[in-house]
Amino acid sequence: MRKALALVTLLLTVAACGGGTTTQSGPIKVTLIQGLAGEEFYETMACGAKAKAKELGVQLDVQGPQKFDPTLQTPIVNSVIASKPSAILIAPTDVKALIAPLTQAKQQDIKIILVDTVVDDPNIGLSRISSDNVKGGAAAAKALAEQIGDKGKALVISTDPGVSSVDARIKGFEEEIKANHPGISYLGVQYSHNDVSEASKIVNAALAKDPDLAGIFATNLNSATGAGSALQQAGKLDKVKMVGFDAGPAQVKQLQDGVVSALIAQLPGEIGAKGVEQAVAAVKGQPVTASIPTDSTIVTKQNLNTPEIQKVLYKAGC
Ligand code: T6T
Repeated sequence: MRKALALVTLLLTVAACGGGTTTQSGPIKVTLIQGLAGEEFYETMACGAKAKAKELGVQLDVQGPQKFDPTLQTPIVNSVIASKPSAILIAPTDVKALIAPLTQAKQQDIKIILVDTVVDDPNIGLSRISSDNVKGGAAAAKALAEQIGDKGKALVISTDPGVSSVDARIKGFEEEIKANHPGISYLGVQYSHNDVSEASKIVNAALAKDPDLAGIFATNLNSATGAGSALQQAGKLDKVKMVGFDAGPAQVKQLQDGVVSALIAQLPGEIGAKGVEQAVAAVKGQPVTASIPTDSTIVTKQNLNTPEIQKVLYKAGC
């Protein structure tokens, strides 16, 4: 009986410690695989990850595809696996397509930490670190409803179906509209493939079809940038209100210019830093935290210049 108890205790400890007892000698090498190279959300995430890697004395490499596209992200994962890092932090660009390459990584005993987005396999990702996107989507719905006086047609512009973060934002938005805003006529979601000019085209077509469009929720940075510039060029800023997720320099400019009414700023730097912390713990065989929520904040013209808000705006580099 005592032996059985000791075995159970041992198994529980192993389960809590990064999925295995392996520890490693030599430098800890971590690679961050972004969803899109050069984009401010992921660059800010990389800045947080770099600072934490420096603090903890681990090597960090950052890579990412030129487009937000799982067919471009997958070969990067494959080549990173071949370089044998101790851990990968990744923002998967699709809930299904990245399962196979990440399973390969797991089989090579590379510790995987999911940052910002997840895959549909709960066995992948020792730790998952992200904003509460359902809550953020609901906050966006409330902010947009307030802007349009709780009535009129509202459209959502997202990236692609199958991206966990933005899908959750849509869910939160739709639930809030359905539950509490009966005066809003919801036009559904259109997908920009995370491309600024596609988002602009969607808005132009939507304005042609529904000239009485009242509001837009853009679920991420590029969708918001494109949607906002289309509204501005169409001279519709007084008629169509917009709320956008993310707070890169272009979104902040749009807020200052009255193109967008509110932004929902995430904490990508913190996501990156916590990701590195979790990766290092996993590699050392120390306990990891399965799920780490990070905050998001509503940014408006009124609070933009406060020190708390200035701190959460995204950076193009560090
Ligand atoms: O909104 C972020 C991120 O959270 C999302 O998963 C994809 O788009 C962004 O990177 C912004 O472009």
